[in-house]
Amino acid sequence: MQHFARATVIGLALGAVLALSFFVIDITPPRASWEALELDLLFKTYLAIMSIVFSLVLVFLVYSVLVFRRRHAEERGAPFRSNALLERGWLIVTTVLVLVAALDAAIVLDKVFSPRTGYAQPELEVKVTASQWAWQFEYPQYGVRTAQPVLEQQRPVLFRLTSRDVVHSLFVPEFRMKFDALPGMETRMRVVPTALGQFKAVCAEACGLAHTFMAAPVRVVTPDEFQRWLAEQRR
Ligand SMILES: [Cu+2]
Repeated sequence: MQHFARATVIGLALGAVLALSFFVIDITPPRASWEALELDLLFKTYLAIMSIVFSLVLVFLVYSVLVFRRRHAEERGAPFRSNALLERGWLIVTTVLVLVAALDAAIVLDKVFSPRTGYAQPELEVKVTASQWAWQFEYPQYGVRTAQPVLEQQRPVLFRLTSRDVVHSLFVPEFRMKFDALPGMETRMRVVPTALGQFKAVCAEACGLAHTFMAAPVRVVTPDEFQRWLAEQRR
């Protein structure tokens, strides 16, 4: 029991350090949307849970190898006995962890796919048509069509995706959101851009020969700049 307690304490301590480090050191790329915050937090929560399980398993393994090793050739180890309490306990703990992770993911998914509320401006609708191998963006509210979309900072965007041929997938890494564009139907993806700058929308579904080059520059600008851009596009 003393060994068990010792290994558990070391395992939990190592797990806690590892888990905390994922919150202190940012291992994900820059964030440029509200969704990125939510999804990165979910990702870090998963890493934290995995850190604790990983550390416990690793410490028990290394501890057993070191402490219970055979010290001389004639030594026979103690007989191996099962421990029902330990087995049931581990089963319950890991089941609870998996359920917590699943519930957390369900809550975050519901949040990022629901219409955004509490923003001054209505959703900016962007119809996205994918084809081999280009993206086409249309703004039905403004009668604008472009291959180089511009978005407004802090204004929720509703991407309405479809495809002319095969399955594509719209992905802006800094937004963390990715969704398939499918022929014959419309899928929806919501994003609230929070950071100004130029990003790259790529295709995240192998869609043929030039898949790698299927990208479009996405610019996030201030509301004033957005109005200017709209006026320019309409001319
Ligand atoms: Cu594609």
